[in-house]
Amino acid sequence: MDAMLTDTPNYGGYDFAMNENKQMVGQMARDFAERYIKPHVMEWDEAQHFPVDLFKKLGELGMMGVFVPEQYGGSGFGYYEYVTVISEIAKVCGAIGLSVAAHNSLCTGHILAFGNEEQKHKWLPKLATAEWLGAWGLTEANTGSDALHMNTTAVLDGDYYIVNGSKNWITHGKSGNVAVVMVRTGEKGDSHGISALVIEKGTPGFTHGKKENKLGMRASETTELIFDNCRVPKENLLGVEGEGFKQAMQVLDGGRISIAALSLGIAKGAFDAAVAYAKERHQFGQPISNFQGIAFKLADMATEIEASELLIMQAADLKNRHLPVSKQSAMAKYYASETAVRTATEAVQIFGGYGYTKDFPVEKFYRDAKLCTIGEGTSEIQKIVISREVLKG
Ligand code: COS
Repeated sequence: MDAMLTDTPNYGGYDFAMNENKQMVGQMARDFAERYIKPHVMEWDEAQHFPVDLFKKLGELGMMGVFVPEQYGGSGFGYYEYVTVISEIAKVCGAIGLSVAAHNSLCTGHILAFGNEEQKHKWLPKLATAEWLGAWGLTEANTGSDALHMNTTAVLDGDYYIVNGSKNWITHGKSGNVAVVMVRTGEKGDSHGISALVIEKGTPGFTHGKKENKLGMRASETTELIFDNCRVPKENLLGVEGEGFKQAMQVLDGGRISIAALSLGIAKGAFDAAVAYAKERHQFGQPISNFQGIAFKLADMATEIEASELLIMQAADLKNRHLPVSKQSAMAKYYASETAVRTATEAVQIFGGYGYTKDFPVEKFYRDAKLCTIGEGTSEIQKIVISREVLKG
């Protein structure tokens, strides 16, 4: 246990990494993951089974509304607790961590940040308790990184917006009860021509498309959303018409911290497995951890994981203090996700042939990690955000 990063108490004086709530929710998430997730990880992965009921249990424990204030039925915590929940779950299963992250920071987070009182009272209590699962739609088949040029339109007709188009790669696109969807209410490519609408499941003209068959994150449901003359009450507009793109970018500033936390959990899971195996596996008459070729890999992995955690805590700290966070969240997401891929790759290497089988956990960390360098903005998009900030002014 001594080499595990799981319980690292603090980081060279950065005591922002610790607080009582963080420890308490960390323990709760760890216990939950061990008891309710771990026994089923490979079964859900292989069957691409999305365990809806599990999220109800997470909701009962407050992990589906981590930063929703108590007045709307949430836990009322901040980002330290939030990233702790995500990373603890991801240490056991990245896919479940991804779903918890998407629900908390995208759909729920968008309504919390930009909804009016009536909207918050209407949707947040259901989302925070996971009575309802949330989805969030920005990306389309032809507009991934170039989100601004989306094609889905919403035209006001009396008291309703008529929505036409589709959204791709949507977490909880089928099982979600409500989605926040970015739609074009103005000219294509106009940053003030996009609006955010809350669209409930069952709204006429709103259906889901095929479920994606993915490399990793297989227990997290990903589908298309389809809108065919879908009539959305105009009171479901979040904030002001035309502000949807900026809202989405701000939501992603927070969401990227959670993907960084997801990456951290995956990296820690792969690292812990690799350390244990390196100590136990004997070759040439001694544990393979005695060989510098293996020990130095572990040193690189540990260093990058702790650096990721520091970047994540820095971004979480800024978010908790409502300070600008675009650059720091992009850095945390970029570095932590690339670290997760590198760590999981090296973990498979340390396990050798066994690591290439589904009998050991590292092949799943390896598959799950890759999504983290793509979802909520690719590594290349993060570098655009970081370099623009660096070159500003
Ligand atoms: N917070 C608030 N406003 C922001 C913002 C942020 N983080 N980022 C951009 N904006 C604003 C800009 O200030 C600009 O406003 P004005 O037009 O009023 O000046 C507007 O949004 C457009 O920004 P920009 O000109 O930078 O748009 P680009 O088309 O160049 O796109 C990137 C910027 C590439 C950063 C953006 O499209 C992006 O993040 N793409 C990736 C999308 C993504 O992550 N998708 C994955 C979703 S998976 S859930």
